[in-house]
Amino acid sequence: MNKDAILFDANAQVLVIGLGRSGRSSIEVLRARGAHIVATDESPQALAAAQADLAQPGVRFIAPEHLAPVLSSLDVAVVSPGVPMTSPVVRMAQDARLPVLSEIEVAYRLSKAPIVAVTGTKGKSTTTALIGALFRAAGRETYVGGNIGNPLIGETDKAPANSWVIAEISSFQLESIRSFKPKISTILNLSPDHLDRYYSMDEYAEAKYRIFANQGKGDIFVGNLDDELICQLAQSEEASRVPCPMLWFSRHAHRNATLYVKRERIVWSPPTGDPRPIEIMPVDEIALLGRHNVDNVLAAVLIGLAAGIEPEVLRQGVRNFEALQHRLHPIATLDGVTYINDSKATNPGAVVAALEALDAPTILIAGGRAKRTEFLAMGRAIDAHVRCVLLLGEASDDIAAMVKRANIETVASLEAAVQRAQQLALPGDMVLLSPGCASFDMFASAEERGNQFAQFVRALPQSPA
Ligand code: UMA
Ligand code: ADP
Repeated sequence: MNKDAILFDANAQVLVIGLGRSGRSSIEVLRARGAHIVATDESPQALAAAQADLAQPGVRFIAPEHLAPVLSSLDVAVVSPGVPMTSPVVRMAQDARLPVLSEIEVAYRLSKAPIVAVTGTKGKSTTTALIGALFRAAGRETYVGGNIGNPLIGETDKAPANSWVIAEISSFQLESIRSFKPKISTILNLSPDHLDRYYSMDEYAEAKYRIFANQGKGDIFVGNLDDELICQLAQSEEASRVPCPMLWFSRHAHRNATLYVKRERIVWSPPTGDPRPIEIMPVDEIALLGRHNVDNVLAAVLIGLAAGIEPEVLRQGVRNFEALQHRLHPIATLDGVTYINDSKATNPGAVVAALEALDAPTILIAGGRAKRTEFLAMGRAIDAHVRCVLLLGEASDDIAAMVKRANIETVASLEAAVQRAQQLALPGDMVLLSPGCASFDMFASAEERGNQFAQFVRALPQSPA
């Protein structure tokens, strides 16, 4: 067990801030360990709903405005990722001298099992799920959680010492770690995102770099040599700010890469022992669309190799792995037109990757709530790959301003967008939902947006055969 675990044993007095998935799971796990909980949320509705669902001895639900008198009796605060460090309730906890820890820090302290931690702007869920599938294919007992949806604390709590925890970690979660120390970490890529929470791209990147901050000698960092920011970490171990051994992957036969693509084959040059390259698999065996998914596969395979999994097991595992829902996920083909749900493309970089991945004329449905990202590169990709873009939501005008050649139409709803896309599409076209924005202006989540898209597609009339 990690050395600070004692903090969360019986009689610890814990403030849980934010009562969504992360906070609710923290309450369940810490309460079962005997801790006493004060639970709070800045939304009165969320507080009431959590109280209705989770009321039990040892848990008190207190609105932020009534917290002050109890803070001095508490030991520590556990904060949900959606609650920024600047929020008034976090400030109150800090003023009361409570350490404010993210749920993943607590998950780490409770963990007996080694953790593989995956971050990056895009590709985290796909890569995390793939690593989980590869470890399972190798017969390892494996627990997958974190930003992917099921909170990490619920997974590390049940994972025995001889198992592995595969964790998707967001920049939000990394902001308030202290000792979080994965056995293997990776940063897949960095492109502008969440600039409504971070002051600058630098500040966002620094949050991501915290993933390796506590790593040391026996740990490994896996990096993407093709990413223009991350490759700057690829210096000698003494010169790099990464405090542990590093392994690099690349889509090119780069001399500093341990795993790379050469003549459309994934090749491994083992860093120790017999240096002769070993072919892992042809790229065309990957069942996922797009070159960006080659990056995700390279990261997952290199992590598998670093954990000692046999190349043939990795090859089979990759071959069997299919796209997760809402990530370039084909929904249906109607009258020769394929409809693809990429609702999880929530920043402009993901839309560029999606458009480059699809080798067909495209009708794109995009827009939503922007995160202070700019749309220049997305506009260029639209001009290069899209016949018509159907825009909806708050960011419509900002995206339209960056599109110079492709046709643009604005639509009032996702349903209208799907129906209009059917009218515009010709046989052989793809209709792609890839918003480049968050969903919260019109939907509860990106998943809800993707599910509605699938539902509207299934309701489309088909021409008689
Ligand atoms: N709240 C406050 N004050 C605030 C903000 C929120 O009290 O200033 C309250 C809200 O009223 C709400 C609760 O906090 O009741 C919500 O907490 P949350 O936003 O942290 O959401 P959870 O349901 O706990 O989900 C979180 C992650 N959410 C975010 O990071 C925003 C989920 O990632 C994650 O899957 C889940 O924990 C389990 O680990 C989602 C996400 O959008 C998918 N992540 C971002 C992304 O992928 O881009 C980082
Ligand atoms: P995340 O969990 O980081 O949001 P996902 O695996 O859920 O990433 O993928 C979300 C969307 O991001 C995908 O549908 C695809 O459009 C895009 N994407 C996935 N992997 C990459 C990558 N390596 N580089 C750029 N974009 C990617």
